[in-house]
Amino acid sequence: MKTIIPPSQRLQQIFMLSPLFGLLGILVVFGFPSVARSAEKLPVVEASMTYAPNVPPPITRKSPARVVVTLEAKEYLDEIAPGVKTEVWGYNGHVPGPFIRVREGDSLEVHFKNAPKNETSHTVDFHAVTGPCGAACWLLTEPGKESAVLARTMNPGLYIYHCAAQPIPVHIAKGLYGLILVEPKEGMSKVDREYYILQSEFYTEGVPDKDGIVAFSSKNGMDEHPSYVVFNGKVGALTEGNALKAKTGETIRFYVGNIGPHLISSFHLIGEIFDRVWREGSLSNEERNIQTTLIPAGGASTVEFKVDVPGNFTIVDHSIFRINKGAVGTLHVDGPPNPDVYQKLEIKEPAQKNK
Ligand SMILES: [Cu+2]
Repeated sequence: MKTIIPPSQRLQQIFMLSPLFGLLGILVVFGFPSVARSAEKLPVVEASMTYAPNVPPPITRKSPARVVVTLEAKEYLDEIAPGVKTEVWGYNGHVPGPFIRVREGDSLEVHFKNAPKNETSHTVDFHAVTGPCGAACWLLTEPGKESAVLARTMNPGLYIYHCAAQPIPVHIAKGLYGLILVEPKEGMSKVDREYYILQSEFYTEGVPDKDGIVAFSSKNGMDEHPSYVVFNGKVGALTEGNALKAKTGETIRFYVGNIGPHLISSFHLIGEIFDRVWREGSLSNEERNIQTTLIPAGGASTVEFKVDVPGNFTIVDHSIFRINKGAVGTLHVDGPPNPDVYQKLEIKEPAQKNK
């Protein structure tokens, strides 16, 4: 049965709803709130980006900006160990991709291009972005095309970004990953040097005895049997001439990511203790005096330490057989000896007795 509402009550209902109409009117006239609208008023700046092991300088801005990040996926042949090449996929032609540095509250304007010569679609999933797919669904892009997203960085931290096009494991395993640092509003404490280290695995059809090109192996990926475990995209990226450098008395900060795709990293620096560690990408809860920090696949850790003694310090994943697969690097520290902290004691040979 239809209810008949008397005119007086109808008027009452309209008055009750009027604040809602008013709000709707304001939204129609002035627009609905959105990231785009609030970002319109922000100054536009190019993102500060560097390639491993370098880290962009600290952000000096004290207010948010609209930060433009341009990434391009490329498919190409590259060396992953001395003399050994395989097809890799990298952001901006690098594995790992660039280190991106932004500030909490910034609006991230990401332009993602997929190089015209590529054979497959690619995208970017930002762990730093709040929203379904971490932007990957909107950034899924065919070769030769470009997509864009605007997202506000809500949480400070050190975050992985990676491709999430199908099949996701292959797109990650081939090299499409990197780190983005969202500095807290108050900024990071000052240190003398910062470095970018990203651990990853390559799954190939075995490990060639001599120089050559080796194919990707889905089976080894499925079996979780990496052929190589590396820092910064290749065996030797942080050794010998590529060793990281520091001077005694300096405080060093490593931003360390681990993309996996499978392994959890037991990140360790032989001969040093991490004075401060921010686990799992968080920059909120600092822990002190850590020997080895566990970094999950798809996670990150920020470690800081003062170097007191000169010499070579070895960077490892302390699941130690992995040094034979490439997970090893060097921090070379220059400076005068510091016997107060570290010295070798000579053992006097006992005098020889006459027979
Ligand atoms: Cu991809």
